[in-house]
Amino acid sequence: MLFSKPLQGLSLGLTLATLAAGVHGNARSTDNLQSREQDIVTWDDHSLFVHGERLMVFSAEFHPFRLPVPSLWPDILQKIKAAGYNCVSIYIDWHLLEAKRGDFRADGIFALEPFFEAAKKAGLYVLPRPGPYINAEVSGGGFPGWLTRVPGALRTGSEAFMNATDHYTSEIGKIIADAQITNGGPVILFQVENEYQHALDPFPMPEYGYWEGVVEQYRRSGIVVPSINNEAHMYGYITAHTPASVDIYGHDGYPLGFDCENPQQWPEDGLPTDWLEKNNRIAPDTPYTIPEFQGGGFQHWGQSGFEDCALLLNMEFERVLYKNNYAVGATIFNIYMTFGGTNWGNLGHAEGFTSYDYGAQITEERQVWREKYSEVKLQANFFHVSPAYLAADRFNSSLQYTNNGDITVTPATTDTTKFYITRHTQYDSVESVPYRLTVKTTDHGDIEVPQLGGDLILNRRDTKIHVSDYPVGDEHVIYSSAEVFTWKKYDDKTVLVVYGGPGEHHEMAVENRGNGFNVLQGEQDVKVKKADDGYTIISWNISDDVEDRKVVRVNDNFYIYMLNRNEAYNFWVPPTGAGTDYGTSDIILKAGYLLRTAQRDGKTLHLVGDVNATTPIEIIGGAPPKLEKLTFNGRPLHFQQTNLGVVTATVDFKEPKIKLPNLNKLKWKKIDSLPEISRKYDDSDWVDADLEESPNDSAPILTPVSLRAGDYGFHTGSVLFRGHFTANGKESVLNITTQGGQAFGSSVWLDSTFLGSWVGEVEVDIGTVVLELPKLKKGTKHVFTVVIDHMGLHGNYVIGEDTLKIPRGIIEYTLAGHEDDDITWKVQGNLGGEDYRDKTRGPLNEGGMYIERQGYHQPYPPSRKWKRGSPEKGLSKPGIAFYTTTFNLDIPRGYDVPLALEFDVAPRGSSVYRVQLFVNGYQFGKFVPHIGPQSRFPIPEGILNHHGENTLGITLWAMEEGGAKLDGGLRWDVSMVTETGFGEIEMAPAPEWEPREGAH
Ligand code: IPT
Repeated sequence: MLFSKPLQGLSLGLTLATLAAGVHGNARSTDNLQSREQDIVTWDDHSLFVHGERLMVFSAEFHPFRLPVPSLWPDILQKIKAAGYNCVSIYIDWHLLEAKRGDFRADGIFALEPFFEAAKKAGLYVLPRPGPYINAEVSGGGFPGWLTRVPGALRTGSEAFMNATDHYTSEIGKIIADAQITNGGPVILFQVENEYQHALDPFPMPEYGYWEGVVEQYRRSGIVVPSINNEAHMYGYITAHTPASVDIYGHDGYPLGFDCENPQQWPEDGLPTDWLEKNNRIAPDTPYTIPEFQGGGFQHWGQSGFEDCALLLNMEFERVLYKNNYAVGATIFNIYMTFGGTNWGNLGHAEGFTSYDYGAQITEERQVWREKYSEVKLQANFFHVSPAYLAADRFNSSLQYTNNGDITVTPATTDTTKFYITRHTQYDSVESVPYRLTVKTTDHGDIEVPQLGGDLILNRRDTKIHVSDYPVGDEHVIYSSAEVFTWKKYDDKTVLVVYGGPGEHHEMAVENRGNGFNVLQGEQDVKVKKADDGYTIISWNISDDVEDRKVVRVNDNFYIYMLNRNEAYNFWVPPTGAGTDYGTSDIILKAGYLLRTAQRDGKTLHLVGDVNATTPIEIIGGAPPKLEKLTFNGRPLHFQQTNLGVVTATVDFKEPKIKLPNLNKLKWKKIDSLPEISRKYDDSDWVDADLEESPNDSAPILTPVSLRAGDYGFHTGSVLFRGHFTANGKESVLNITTQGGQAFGSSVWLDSTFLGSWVGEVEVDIGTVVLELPKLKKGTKHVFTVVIDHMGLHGNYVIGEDTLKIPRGIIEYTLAGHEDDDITWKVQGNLGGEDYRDKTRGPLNEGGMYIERQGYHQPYPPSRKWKRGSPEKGLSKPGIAFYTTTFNLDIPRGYDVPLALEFDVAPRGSSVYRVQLFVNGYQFGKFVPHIGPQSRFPIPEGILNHHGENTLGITLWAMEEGGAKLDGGLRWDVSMVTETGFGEIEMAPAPEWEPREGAH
């Protein structure tokens, strides 16, 4: 069992490895708690400490397995770091690592060590969340398919389940243990299980034995950093004080839900208002921890798509809902997702389609143009320079701080610094509300702000963090209504950057330490006045002009930049890129689209970033005095430097010429992918479907033998059944129920004759068709061929419901005029089943279609003798065809050119067929036009070779009489092009086709 015990008499080595300007373990450090066997990561009721320094864990969720190009992981990590995060949280998907029981493989694109290294290099701590159960909208919620055959309820302490998890937890545990901060790695925390909270009678919730067992498994493998949990609702089932415990209690929150279809509408009562009170009750002595807070939304087949989620969960949502979490004192805070990525290769759950963009801050195509990315950058940077936040006490929200009941303020206070988190009383208000704020100050008593006339204004769906008694190096800000982006103290000056939205009025007061003031920019809109007790008051309006900025100098060398928020978006506090540094640098600059790193080297400054337009650079702090050389992505820039050290320059951007082959005009080859319906086809090597009882104990089978694909080891892509019988001449109608997960489809043939399809419906998992047979002659032999689209396994959210075990396959059938049990069945899925063939692309990438079993979706299939034929021409009758072609790309180097393959078909339209897209052997698209919504499939560089030859493969499954074709074919869609300093991208390994033994 796990106990947290008080830390005694430890000398805490203070290192640089924490948040810049972090407060050293102050008053509370002697009460720190530590988990056993290490004293590097400790905590108290307010925050975590690393090496004795308080740390705001501001974390981004990113699933490396959703971007199968390891050389791109650093790109995402740099973008996360550039936004000001200091931590990245990863789920680990058991299904991908132990698809065959006992055979744990975490190598190649699935290896975690390179990820941990990349995170450390980027200056990000890591929070691994290995499950065993993760949910995450992945197939089975991360549970491998073979768990469907493990008896009894899953996620319980049963011997069968615990034995099943042993190998995975010990193997993954060792990998995580090696990457812990205690061993020099980036891992500072780890999460046990996930949302372990719902159980059906008679299963206990919580089952302490189970919890203890999982914790023990991880501890046994050497994990010593503090453990956290993630409750979906704040029931407090597992806390630091329950019989089976966790070091730090945490809960998640998705307050705006997932109805992205009406993105303007926020749910009534969407604002959590009881969290502080609940957390005080449940977890009074651990830091307020939110291991998952909504960063976007998931989408199901047939829903409206991720751009709508990006609108619902936009920058306004971040302002109101994230700041509400800061109001309750969240200091371990992870946003799910910051980069969603792709459900390539069937890794998604039954409900989801290929994209997992999530409407997140970083788009599926790795771009950072969504305003929500910029907004979170403003928030994250604030915490880097506001250590008092971590020590502040929390209070309930109240109306007493303002003169307007439409405005609610939640204070967070230390003995000195105070924060006033100020929101609309009706949280989703779209009004612009004027108010005055009363702040408390140590030396000047209560002050009603603004003092120089006018009102503060809270515009639609916004929340502000106002401050008082806020230290800025040696300067003292008595109060500021404008929000702080960052500040730095240099040898010769102190720079503070604050911002406000267009149309707002702001006021700040600064203690006097030196001489006078000047308004250096924007004089006409700034009022500066000495207060009666001597301090300086600055008041200003913010216009709609993006470039609107005021700069005021006070106290000789204190420079205050007052920016329009849209201008603040262009500012960065980049890491230096010089080795591991979990904090930020002291460089503040304006640099447009993306600034990755800024490295000083004597009198030279090297900037690395991405631009999408000709971009002005302005370094307002941190450039070497007497700068001699400035480079951007290695190119020297002309620059000017003022005597205050400010550097200005311009990075030119030229849109490159991008030539892309016309996909419809390529030479396509075609092969039939349903040879099973030909008379000659021999399935004697297929697996016999002959189990009279199902090893899946969820429910008794309704068929004479089990026709559940999972019982025979097939869990992904598509599955095929063949039923052989000898006719008696009386057969008339086949009534058949298949099940494949949401929006699935199935088709049935008798010999070579198409009988019919279940084409699929939104939100429908299971379908019955009644199919008329042609007249059969007595004594003749026949075979049904049934193809079923496998959409992934259900998650296993509720213990005892065991939804993982909902089978895929033929659930029920009757053949009128014939004994049902007089049919002999064979089954086939991906070649090898759990003993899958393509160890490089993993266990889920290929399904059971003929060409997949043969590996023809891989580069350079043996197509020389195949016929010409393109998917645009398609099939004239029901069936499955495979089309393949090769093409070269020669994309200019030094640019990030995100390419997507787009079908020219109205989503959710009337065409009925199913398509899989393979790029160099990786399945990067499952397209179901009549269900939708996705018809555009981004293919990351590294899967696509931007500088060489590529193989494209398409399976086209025509489900209806008349066949199917890709009307309009397939075309490229190019997103925003940037010049990038990221560097070369290494291709993911893409083994070529080789003859496969046993493929038939
Ligand atoms: C929460 C899960 O923990 C996470 O894995 C993911 O599924 C997320 O939801 C939604 O994307 S579950 C919460 C919505 C109850």
